Amino acid sequence: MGVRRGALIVLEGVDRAGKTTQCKRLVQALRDSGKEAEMMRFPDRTTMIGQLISSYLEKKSNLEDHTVHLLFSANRWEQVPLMKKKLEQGISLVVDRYAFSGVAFTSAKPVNPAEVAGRGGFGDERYETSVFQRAVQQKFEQLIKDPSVNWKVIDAARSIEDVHTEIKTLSENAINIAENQPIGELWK
Ligand code: ADP
Ligand code: FDM
Repeated sequence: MGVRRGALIVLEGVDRAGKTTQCKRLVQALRDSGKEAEMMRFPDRTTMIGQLISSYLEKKSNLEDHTVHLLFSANRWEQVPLMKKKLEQGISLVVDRYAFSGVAFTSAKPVNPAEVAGRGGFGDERYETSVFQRAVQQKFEQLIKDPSVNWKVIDAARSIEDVHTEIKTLSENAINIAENQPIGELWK
């Protein structure tokens, strides 16, 4: 019998929803139960493309909107061969943001750019304003209506432990289902 492939588990949501906290907890819990799991995050700021993105997010450089969108996309594609290899080896990938952030953040940009500009009090990076995050939230709500993607909506306004318990159960189910399915591609 061949190696059973891993699952691609993506946590999406607005800034500070708890994605990073939950990704770490999930990887640990999966490993504790004897499953192979690794965490990844996007943007991956360690690559050359990732450094261009990081500089843009830190407002150290400006990039035209389409250009930065394609850099985020390229930053995912450059990891795809490695991701496929790991999935084929039976390693489940727990990913902190993926292509859904790409769609949600870029498409949220035409929403009230004047209102968003200059609002502080959230974080220092580009996009870290409550008005912009609300627009992103609305875009995520549209994206989850796509039945071709196996979305699960998690109420993140509970304790870290409660959220973790739900994500762990859903992930274990997803891993069991993925084992018997070929590796597909998103939005194809
Ligand atoms: P994200 O990766 O979505 O931006 P983080 O995991 O970095 O979010 O969490 C942002 C902050 O909120 C951190 O200080 C984290 O400890 C805290 N946090 C995460 N989940 C919860 C939760 N369920 N309840 C209260 N605080 C949380
Ligand atoms: N982001 C992230 C995008 O705009 N497009 C993308 O494709 C991805 C993956 O970059 F504001 C945004 C989302 C967020 C920022 O911040 C990255 P974190 O704190 O590293 O997640």
